[in-house]
Amino acid sequence: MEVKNRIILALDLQTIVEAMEVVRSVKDYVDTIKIGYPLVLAEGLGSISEVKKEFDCKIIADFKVADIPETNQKIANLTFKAGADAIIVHGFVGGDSLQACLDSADKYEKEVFLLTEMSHPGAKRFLQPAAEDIAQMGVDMGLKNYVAPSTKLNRLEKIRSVVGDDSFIISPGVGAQGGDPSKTLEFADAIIVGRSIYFSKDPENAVKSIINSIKF
Ligand code: NUP
Repeated sequence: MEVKNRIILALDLQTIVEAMEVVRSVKDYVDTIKIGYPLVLAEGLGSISEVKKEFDCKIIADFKVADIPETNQKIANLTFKAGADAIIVHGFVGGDSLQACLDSADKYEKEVFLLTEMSHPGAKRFLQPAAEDIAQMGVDMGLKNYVAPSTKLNRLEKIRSVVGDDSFIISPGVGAQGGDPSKTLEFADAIIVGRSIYFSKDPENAVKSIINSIKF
């Protein structure tokens, strides 16, 4: 997936009006938007197509899909039908559950991102010990897209070494969670940024200063 300026906006607002306002102010710099439960549960699945239609951007649905294969497939089908270009899927549920999402993505000609380790402190206990194995499962199943944390650069580097340089890693945790944009981009292909942009008084300026900080 091509990501303009290597920045993905996490649009975790809870009204479509506020969400549209933020996207409008950064649209010249950002062409890939991650929409997750906060916006979809507040405003409906239709908010994916609304944002996509208005701004002609790519949408990654962050649904962290983690169910049995049959349910995963239903979730992925509905998400792609709603207009998402990609879906984020958990790996800890196993290969059959991941395969169900890959089958759906094949059918709709869309993409799957496999979540390996997460960015928050609590991920250390259960996800961290499994993260490299999850990433390896993705490699074995032919996956190209991964999510790995910017808040733990040594872990991000490790996951890059498992998935290889040809894979595409997007990395959340930049800004509000403490991750550094340019250090993260030494190992990741794109950063995911939410609050540091949408809570800023001037979201356009916030994006511009991130872009300036990653130009080296
Ligand atoms: O490990 C993860 N960490 C994380 O923060 C996986 C995620 N998908 N996210 C998401 O990235 C999180 O749900 C939020 O949408 C975004 C980070 O937002 P912020 O911390 O920049 O506001």
